[in-house]
Amino acid sequence: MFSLTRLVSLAATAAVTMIVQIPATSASAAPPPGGGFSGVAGDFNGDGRDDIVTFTRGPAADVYVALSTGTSFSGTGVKWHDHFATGTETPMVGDFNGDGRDDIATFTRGPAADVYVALSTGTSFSGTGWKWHNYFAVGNEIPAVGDFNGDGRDDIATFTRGPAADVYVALSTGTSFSGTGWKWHNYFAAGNEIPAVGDFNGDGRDDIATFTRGPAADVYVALSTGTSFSGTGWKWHNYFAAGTELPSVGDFNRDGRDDIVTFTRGAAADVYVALSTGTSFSGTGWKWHNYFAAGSEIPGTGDFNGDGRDDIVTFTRGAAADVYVARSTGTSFSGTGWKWHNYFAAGSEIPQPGILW
Ligand SMILES: [Ca+2]
Ligand SMILES: [Ca+2]
Ligand SMILES: [Ca+2]
Ligand SMILES: [Ca+2]
Repeated sequence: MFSLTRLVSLAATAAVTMIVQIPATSASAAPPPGGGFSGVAGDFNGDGRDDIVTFTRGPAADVYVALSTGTSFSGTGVKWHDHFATGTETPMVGDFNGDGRDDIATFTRGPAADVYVALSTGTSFSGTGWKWHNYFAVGNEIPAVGDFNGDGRDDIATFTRGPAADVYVALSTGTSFSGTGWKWHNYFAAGNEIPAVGDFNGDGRDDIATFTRGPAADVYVALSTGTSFSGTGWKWHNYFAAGTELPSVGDFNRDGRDDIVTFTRGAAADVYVALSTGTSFSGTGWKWHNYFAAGSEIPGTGDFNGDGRDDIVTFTRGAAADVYVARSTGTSFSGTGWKWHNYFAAGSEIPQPGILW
């Protein structure tokens, strides 16, 4: 039984911690300059249930993890790394050495464009200053993570967007990311479109999608061949994630093909899903939850109870720093106000999984 005394003591600890953490992160508000990014969930201890991580960034650059028990996220102030993703770097999650435990990467972007990785030991992230690539995701490019060649190790991609709309990939060797200037697509995610990664046809290789949002709200996909992304202008949905909604990806019905989700946030806080058929996303206006990720909360996706169906999570951040989960039933997300953690990702920290645009 979770005692009231423990709850009070946790809250007291949280209040003290908050005072220390907010000044340290106030200079690094999300989203990063030049856009944002869409993160994916990580299973950091390899037990089949996705966990949550938060990056304080700024000068402290601490990394905290709370592991999923299947019904909650456990642990407050459990530090897995004490110097990773400083300043306004872009932190992401993936299993870069293919050992079944998800690791962390950080992209400095800007002119240096370095990429660092710290590997999960199951109880911490190991390695400081281990550079896996020395020129990737330059300037304000949008980095992403996925297993694009299907070898079990997560790779990195970067989207230049704008008028060029190039997409580059560097493949993981298990100890570095290999390849500079290897263009996998020469026109995808133009302008300010929102790119995302997922295995949309279920062949074991991660593909790319882009959401135009705005009034058109088109969704395009290009499939991985293992050495490039194939297809230009292949529209998989003609009305999904309109306006400034936040789209993301997950396999919500457990058929092995990644589907798409969109969060309206604000006062409505609706959540819509369209399922992959392998050649398109099916369903318009199919509401899977009618109140989740309200206001400016940070939503994300992941399989938090390990049943093979991706669920949704939302981080309130700020002073409350609550974390809620609604689980996929295969046809909807179930649960309102089910709090899985009562103090995680405070202030303007960057939680993952999180969609930060
Ligand atoms: Ca786990
Ligand atoms: Ca790993
Ligand atoms: Ca694929
Ligand atoms: Ca699916």
